[in-house]
Amino acid sequence: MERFKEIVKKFVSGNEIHVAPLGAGHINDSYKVSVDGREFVLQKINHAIFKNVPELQNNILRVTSHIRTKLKAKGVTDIERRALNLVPAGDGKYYHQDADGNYWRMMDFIKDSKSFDSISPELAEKTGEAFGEFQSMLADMPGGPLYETIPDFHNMESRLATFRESVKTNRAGRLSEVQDLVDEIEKRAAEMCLPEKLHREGKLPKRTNHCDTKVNNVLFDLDGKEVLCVVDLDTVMPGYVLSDFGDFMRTGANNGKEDDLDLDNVSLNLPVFEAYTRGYLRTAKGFLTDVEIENLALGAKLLTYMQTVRFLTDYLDGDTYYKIKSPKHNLERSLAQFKLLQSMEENYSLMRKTVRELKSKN
Ligand code: GN1
Ligand code: MG
Repeated sequence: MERFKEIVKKFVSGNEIHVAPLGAGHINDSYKVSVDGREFVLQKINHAIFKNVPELQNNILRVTSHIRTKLKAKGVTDIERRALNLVPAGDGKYYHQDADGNYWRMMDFIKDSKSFDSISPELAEKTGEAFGEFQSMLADMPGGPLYETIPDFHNMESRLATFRESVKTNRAGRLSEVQDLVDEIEKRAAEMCLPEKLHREGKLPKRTNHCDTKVNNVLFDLDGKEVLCVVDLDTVMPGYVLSDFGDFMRTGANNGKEDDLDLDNVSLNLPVFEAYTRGYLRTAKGFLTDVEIENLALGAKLLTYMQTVRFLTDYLDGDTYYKIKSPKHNLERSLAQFKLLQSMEENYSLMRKTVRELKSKN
């Protein structure tokens, strides 16, 4: 803990410093810190994944400043609970690099807030509104597109190219074990690259996306009724709105777990799908094009497919990207995502119909 206290002091000075682990992300390490009673979140940034930390932090600064400006213009009073606030280090930078080369950042802890790890239709609707509102607030952010913190993050063509490389290299010798799943992935490749094609044809725009739209990335007030703000802004970058929509469905509209061992648990939760769509369209419909709305349901399949591919790629590579809890964890995750994809395929016409109906109702 002494080590952490030294890091904290690069950002704020104080006498009484406490540090405790916080949350369970797959990528960064987070800690809750209190300095003489004032609370913060300290994070060690995974810079093997986020390779350009100054640009990463600059994105977050731009996004949070713009959101604050918007909230002020709307007359919102408790802005410190409605937007993340990065704390600068003593040298004015919004990160600190320690002697071992690790990058750290600090932000204010949002008081009297909570996040949810499980879902209900009611919660999904509020979360949909929150992510729609988030995209809508960022639609007119000045200064041009954000830096791509992870290049081609949600680009299916490039994810498939990486996957095919991993299949070819077969670095961990695991290919024969997963050949069936590899074949299933290849069968769907063309359909899943459609958004990239639409973009090239000028039919599908890139906007500022969150790119990690899990329910637990939305903070609520303590009684869970009102959304306070959207957090985890590392991957906010240009992308298609169907990606953000789809990543919520992948994570939230699943009756099972992301890594469920019992595949019978895994299926699309239709009431959650419908509720999120209703909330999302309420706040986002005003700026979305018809092509974007028509492709939302495809986004749900696409992000689930993409995650199947990403987990399997990591399994083939010998588990170099995601933190794993057991030797086959990445394979188990990939199989569970694939099961969810199959359930979405079975329900696809219903999903499309739901989007269409809610679009005209809203
Ligand atoms: C990672 O760490 P977490 O849960 O916020 C990943 C997402 C994946 C997710 C899979 C930067 O997010 O893209 O969808 O795991 N983030 C990065 O659960 O790769
Ligand atoms: Mg994240």
